[in-house]
Amino acid sequence: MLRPQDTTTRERKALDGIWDFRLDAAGEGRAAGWFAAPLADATAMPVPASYNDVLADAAVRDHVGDAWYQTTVRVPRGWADRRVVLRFDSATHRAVVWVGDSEVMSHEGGYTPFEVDVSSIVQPGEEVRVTAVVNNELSFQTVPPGVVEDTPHGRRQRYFHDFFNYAGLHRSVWLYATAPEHVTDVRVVTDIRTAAGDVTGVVRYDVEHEGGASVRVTLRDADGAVVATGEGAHGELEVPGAHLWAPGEGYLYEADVELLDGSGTTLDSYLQTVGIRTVEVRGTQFLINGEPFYFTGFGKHEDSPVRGKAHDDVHLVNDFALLDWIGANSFRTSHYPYADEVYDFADREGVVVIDEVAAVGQNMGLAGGIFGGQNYTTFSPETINDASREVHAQAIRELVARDKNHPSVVLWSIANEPESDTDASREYFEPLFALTRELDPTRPVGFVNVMLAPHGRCQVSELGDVLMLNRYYGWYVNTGDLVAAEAAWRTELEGWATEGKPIIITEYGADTMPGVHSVTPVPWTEEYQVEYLDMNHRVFDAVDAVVGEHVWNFADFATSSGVFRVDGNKKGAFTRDRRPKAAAHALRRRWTRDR
Ligand code: GCB
Repeated sequence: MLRPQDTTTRERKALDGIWDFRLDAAGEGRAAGWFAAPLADATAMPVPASYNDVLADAAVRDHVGDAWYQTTVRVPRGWADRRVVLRFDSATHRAVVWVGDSEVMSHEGGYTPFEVDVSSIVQPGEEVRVTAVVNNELSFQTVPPGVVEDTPHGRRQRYFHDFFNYAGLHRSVWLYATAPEHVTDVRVVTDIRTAAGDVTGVVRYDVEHEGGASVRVTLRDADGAVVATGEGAHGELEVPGAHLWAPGEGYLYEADVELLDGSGTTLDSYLQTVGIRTVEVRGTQFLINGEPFYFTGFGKHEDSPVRGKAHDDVHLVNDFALLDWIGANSFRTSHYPYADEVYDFADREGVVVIDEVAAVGQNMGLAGGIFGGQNYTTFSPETINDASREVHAQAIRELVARDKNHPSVVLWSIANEPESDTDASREYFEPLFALTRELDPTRPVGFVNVMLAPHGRCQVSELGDVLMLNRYYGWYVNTGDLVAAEAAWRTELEGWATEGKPIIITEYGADTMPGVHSVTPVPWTEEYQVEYLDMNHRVFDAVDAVVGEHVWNFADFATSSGVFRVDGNKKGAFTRDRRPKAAAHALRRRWTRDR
């Protein structure tokens, strides 16, 4: 799905700001037609934001069910005869949208965009009412899964993942205009040809469009100079002496994709950034532009005080500055697709991204152990079933459709720590791997393995191109005993290394209360976090197949309440307000030693 843009033929208008907001715990608003009039008894709610922490009210923070958002927007006068589109960059976890009294669209899944052509129901120059009912309930048929329990005290949401179930309109909402004849999709795939020491960049493109007679593609370099042009909806451009996109060097070309009428007049122009690079798994190596790449960085979260999971440019730029400061070259979008702006910034900063779908918590063994689960079977007709898999498949389709052109994205992660040691899990995942490869044959695919399915027991890992392992030796097991942890970890990792695939350690970490100190290795202290990381690094450095280390987590983050967490998960190298713990300085020493 293309992004709203301002180009010579396109215009956009953000609907961000203060909206009217009302909880609907009883779920009466849909039948009562709350969309059909100004929202009664509304409070003010900023968009983008998670609604949970904005108001000082437990009913808002712990709300389960529908929440209504409403605003009015004046459609720009100049948009007569234009195709006008209403787009939500996300609504967590699902939404139904009305314009005036008309229902215009609905969408399932909290982390990908959705849009609809509203040209026939809006009038340029007139004001319209936009209403969205956003629902945050998780069930076994959602991604991620959860269970809503009816208790004598009201409905309660249980879920099997370790971050707070923030909800609402986390990203921008747009009205945008294009010509009726317009480009509907662009896909670019890049390659590199080297002959006699000369590098030629290859940019293959496919353009889909509605109406128009022909397509012209003009590729410009970062200085605006035209380096190649193409005619037709499909083609291949060559860029002699191409400046490659590479980790640490986010060099971007820009393709102006134009739709022309029969006389050669431009009807539509869409600008697509292009980073020329290749990604390949060869043996136990992960290659970017043919060079072995070693991932340093973190699993992150979209998480900050008050805003919750809202996208925020201040945090975006600050987080990337901290990634650079600490020497991180990459991160994983644990555990869901992040805002579009994050990938754009990663593209231009040359930061490598492992892009993850929101399939987290599909593991009742883990749910029982850590989150106090209720003896559910993970994969069964009553729990995660064929219908769930179709929702999961659709989430993968939307992820690939949205992010396929980002050079920063080098690897798809189709689940985090699902059950993976049973026949049922293998059956569940096999078609999802096939689907991801069919959608994008150009990037490796993997999933993130949990310690409950160690080497020798996992039935899903062999389906992936890379092995991604989350391990907590020295934290959840061998707690406080780094000697025993090191031995056990090394034994397991050496086992995985026999698989002949590159291994990325996608999580290792220790909860740490900033300011707590000890001269001996005591969990929760800053010194323990440093020693814990050092121990892990000794293990990784001894195993050649390890091609990456992502510490869990970049920063402390909010979780649901429970006896395992003190004001959230404290495994951050940075606190939630982005101050470094001692571990951040230690990581910086390791990750910047070659600079
Ligand atoms: C994990 C999960 C992550 C948790 C982390 C922890 O394995 O993937 O979502 O936050 O462990 O700290 O327990």
